[in-house]
Amino acid sequence: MTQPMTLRRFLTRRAGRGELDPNLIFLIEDIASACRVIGNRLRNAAFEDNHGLAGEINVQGEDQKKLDVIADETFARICENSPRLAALVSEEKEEAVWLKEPEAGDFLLYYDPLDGSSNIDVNLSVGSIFSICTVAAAGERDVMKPGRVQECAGYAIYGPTLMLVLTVGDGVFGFSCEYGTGDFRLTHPDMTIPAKTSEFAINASRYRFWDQPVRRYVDECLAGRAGTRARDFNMRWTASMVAEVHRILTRGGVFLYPADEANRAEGGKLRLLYEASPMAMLVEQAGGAATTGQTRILDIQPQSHHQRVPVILGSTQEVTRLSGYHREAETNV
Ligand code: P6P
Repeated sequence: MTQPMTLRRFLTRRAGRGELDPNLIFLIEDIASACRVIGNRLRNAAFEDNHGLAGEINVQGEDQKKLDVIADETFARICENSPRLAALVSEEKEEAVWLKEPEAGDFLLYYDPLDGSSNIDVNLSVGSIFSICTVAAAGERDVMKPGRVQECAGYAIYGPTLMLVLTVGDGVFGFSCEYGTGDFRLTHPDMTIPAKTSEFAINASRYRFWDQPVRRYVDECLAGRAGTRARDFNMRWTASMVAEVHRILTRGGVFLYPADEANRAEGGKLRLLYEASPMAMLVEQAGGAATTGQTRILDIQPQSHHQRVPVILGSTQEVTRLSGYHREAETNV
């Protein structure tokens, strides 16, 4: 009888083939445990009086939800003793938390403990996003790593099913948490984004702030075959980047959170280190593309922990089309 492909077996096989640092197995398993606990706390939130606000403002200037705090504390509590983990970089904390004197090959864990938390009280999907990089040299207290050097990137999506989706650089794999055993079992091997799509995701209420290339792109999608496109498009917006990216990894699509008149001064809405970079690695590993509209996200050299960037990601045909409109606009200045 063939054994189920659990997350542990998936990682151990790669380590056995010398394709993965065995210490990374411990850390990824700890992340999976943290996500399992967060999933349970989300499910029981109503019984534990954990809906609503924590009464604090976080480093992003946002009202913290009680579950934002619980998720952040859960990640730290479960992962901080992982062998070779040198630092935690959390969306909820101003600075990196150094756990040990960094040595070459130690891990840096970046995470958004609960993404899309405005969805919690209305029982819609939320997620946790994580990224793992390594310390390049002993004593190097530097967490400003460009996305292209990530060892691992992934997310948990707390939807009808709790899933863990991750890449360690050889494709994207989805593991579903089996109710009862709590095992994460491989159910979505080799997730791939089709180059072509008829689905786009953007917060259309920001239309008045968009630059001309974004307006042109969205107007053409809305016009569909009545305009310049060969097919009609559908729009989705779930206010949870994890849910959008999961849909795109599952059936294709394009997600846009562009720079606009209202967010340009801050650099955009989404954070580079623990949202854009891990999602960009996942999307590229699944055959998609991820840019700011001008620059490949994985090539951006971070300047600060909570740096924000514009994000256009998903099916290559659509990301390329919009990038072309941005280039046209730049040459027509
Ligand atoms: P808006 C959630 O707050 C988030 O960071 C992403 O998960 C999501 O895609 C986006 O912001 C939603 O933004 O403008 O719709 O609230």
